[in-house]
Amino acid sequence: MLRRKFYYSPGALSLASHIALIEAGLPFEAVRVDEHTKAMEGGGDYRQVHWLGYVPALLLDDGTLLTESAAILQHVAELAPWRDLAPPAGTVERALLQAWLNFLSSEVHKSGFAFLFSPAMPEAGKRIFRDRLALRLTHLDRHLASHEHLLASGYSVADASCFVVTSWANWVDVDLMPYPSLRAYRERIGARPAVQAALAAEGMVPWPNKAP
Ligand SMILES: N[C@@H](CCC(=O)N[C@@H](CS)C(=O)NCC(=O)O)C(=O)O
Repeated sequence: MLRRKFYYSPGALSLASHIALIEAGLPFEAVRVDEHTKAMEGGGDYRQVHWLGYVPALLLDDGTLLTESAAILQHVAELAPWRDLAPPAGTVERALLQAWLNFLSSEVHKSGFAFLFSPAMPEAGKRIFRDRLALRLTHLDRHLASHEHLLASGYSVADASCFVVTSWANWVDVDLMPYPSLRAYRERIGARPAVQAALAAEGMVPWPNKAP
């Protein structure tokens, strides 16, 4: 039987899956990938594992390579249903989980933070993404003003994802001061033992003061 292998880069989106794997209490081997060179710790080029070269990816026991954060997070939650990391499939609450994961991936990550990291993106272009991001962070802040977690049912893998993507604000000079409920929520999620353990495992302590 293959051993479950988890591919990550410190502080990247993969940190959410890392948190989920620890919350789930599942055994796995973590393989660090250099986000820029694609070199894997222990040797080899990550593009031989996932040709698109991005993280996270999870090699399952049956040899399937599962990619895309939203899919990995939900699968990990389902491998340990007793940990309540995702509402049961087929429920409205589960659809809401998928809505949050999609929002975080497509609205906050890919059409928000991602371009702010790009040295090739001109400042005028970055301003467009900063404005878009401000709206989306306002949406999160308003929701969290009356909710302890993204889902009314409690902590879920969406919170791990939200914690990670909003952490990038610190690295690309996005001010979170206008979002007090989001900041208080980030403190709550960041204090979870699994979050602290994943950060330590990725060498990201102190967090989020250190860019990778
Ligand atoms: N659609 C992917 C995106 C993952 C992604 O963009 N990962 C970034 C780190 S935050 C990465 O590895 N970037 C390096 C690259 O694209 O070469 C997902 O949701 O998992």
